[in-house]
Amino acid sequence: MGAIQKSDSREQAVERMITLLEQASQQDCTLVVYPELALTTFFPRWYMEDQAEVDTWFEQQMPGPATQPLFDRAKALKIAISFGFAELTPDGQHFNTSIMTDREANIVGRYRKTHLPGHSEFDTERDFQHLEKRYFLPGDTGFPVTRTMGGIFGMCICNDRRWPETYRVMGLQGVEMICLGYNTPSVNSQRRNEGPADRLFHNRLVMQSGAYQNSTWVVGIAKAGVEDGFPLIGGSLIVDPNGKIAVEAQSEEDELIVHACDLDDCTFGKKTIFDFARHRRTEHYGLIVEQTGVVEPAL
Ligand code: CDT
Repeated sequence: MGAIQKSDSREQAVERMITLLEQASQQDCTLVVYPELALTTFFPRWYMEDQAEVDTWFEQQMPGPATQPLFDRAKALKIAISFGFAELTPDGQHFNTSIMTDREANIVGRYRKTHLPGHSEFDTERDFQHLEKRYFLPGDTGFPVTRTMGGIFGMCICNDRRWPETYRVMGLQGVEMICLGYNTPSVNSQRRNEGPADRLFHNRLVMQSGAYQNSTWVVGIAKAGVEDGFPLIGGSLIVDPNGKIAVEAQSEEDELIVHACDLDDCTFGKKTIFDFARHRRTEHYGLIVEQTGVVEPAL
């Protein structure tokens, strides 16, 4: 999806999502994946102190009044959908969330972002803010997978894609397709010479390796273009279970990319080089869960 400006309404975003859905229907798609925070601008770039103002960016119902038309159209077209939004739960918790529906528009999967990047206070050292740690709690779902549409599907969100643990936890549940949305600034706010070429390189690197090492499809979908004056990378792509890019977006605007993903293509890798049951040596992996930061050996 192209940019969503701060002044754009949810209804406008949903209208654009429905247009993409109609195009997908023309091409016989059965699943459409949209980006992280697909209904609004990427609001964590704005510093806010008033919680009531913050809450205006969150959804208390899904579907709600603005999103019901998307669910209705998806159901009529028999297309499953996955998209991200800011979730405010009935007990007042704030999450960066993605859901997935089946082809009848029933929500069959819900994932809350685990690896929240950025910071929680205004940072004068950065060229722009990234306040996810201020506005969201770390997700409480873990990385569940869902059996639907004859396959095993999982989700993660943006920064999660940079962490091998994300893919492996789903790989250990036999995942065959990971749907993920992202909003990645085109320039590193803490290192100006890291621009779009580097950012797109990392984007491909992490999703291709995650797909290959777990023998799963990865569908990575950007919100792209200049949002509120701040550029976001595009580079939406679909990666096959061999780690190769099957198709990649060409623009930074609303654009449908389509690929026929055969979930059986996951079988070869899962039964050979990445047959986890035969080859993993968990007795040597303890540090991964026992320790968060780096502990260097004594000098
Ligand atoms: N949305 C999101 O997670 N973006 C991050 C940028 C991190 S820069 C603080 C990403 O990993 O792309």
